[in-house]
Amino acid sequence: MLDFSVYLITDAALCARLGLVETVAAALRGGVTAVQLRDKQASDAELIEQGRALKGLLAGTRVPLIVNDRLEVAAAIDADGLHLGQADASVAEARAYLGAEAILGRSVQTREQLEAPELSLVDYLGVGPVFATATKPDHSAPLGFEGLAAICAASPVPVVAIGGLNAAHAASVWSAGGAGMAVVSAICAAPDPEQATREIAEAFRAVF
Ligand code: TZP
Ligand code: MG
Repeated sequence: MLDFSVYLITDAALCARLGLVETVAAALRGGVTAVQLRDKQASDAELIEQGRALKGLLAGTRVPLIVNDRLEVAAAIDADGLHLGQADASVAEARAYLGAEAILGRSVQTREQLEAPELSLVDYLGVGPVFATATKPDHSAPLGFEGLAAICAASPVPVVAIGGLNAAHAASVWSAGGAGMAVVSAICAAPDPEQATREIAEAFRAVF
């Protein structure tokens, strides 16, 4: 069973203080349950190098490494999965390319996007933003927990909530029907990413 409760998404700038690998290592010590390598600016070659380093770190743990957007990078490093935005590659193409075992995620911002037939091919949805967030300046209209709940109720697969979330929101995410939260700044920009991760993990443990 995949555990999406504490899903870290990396950001190059916000991870720069400790470095990407050390930030993820801290999150691992704190109890992160899934990691997504996301960097819109990096070249495929750079992402492959970073991805290999993270794969080494996560080897032997039960924490999957999921690559954002780049199908070829996910294939090159034999990542556990791929996360696709609405404007990225088609889920069918990714599934055909990466195989049945790959963990595939799709971003969904509206109830209407749930109608896409290809969502039968994904393992989870990333739904948000719940709140406005400076981490993704081009985000769509915030859903709030009511909007999140409406999408969770209609989703055929587990929903990971995203956007402006931290440990204080775990109970609300759970009540809305979410399987967990995907966070960037709550971990990467925290003074102590290990402790920040632990607080989210504990908050979910308290409500699960
Ligand atoms: N997609 C929707 S909001 C977001 C992404 C990648 C950024 C979330 O970052 P933060 O810092 O957890 O609000
Ligand atoms: Mg994308």
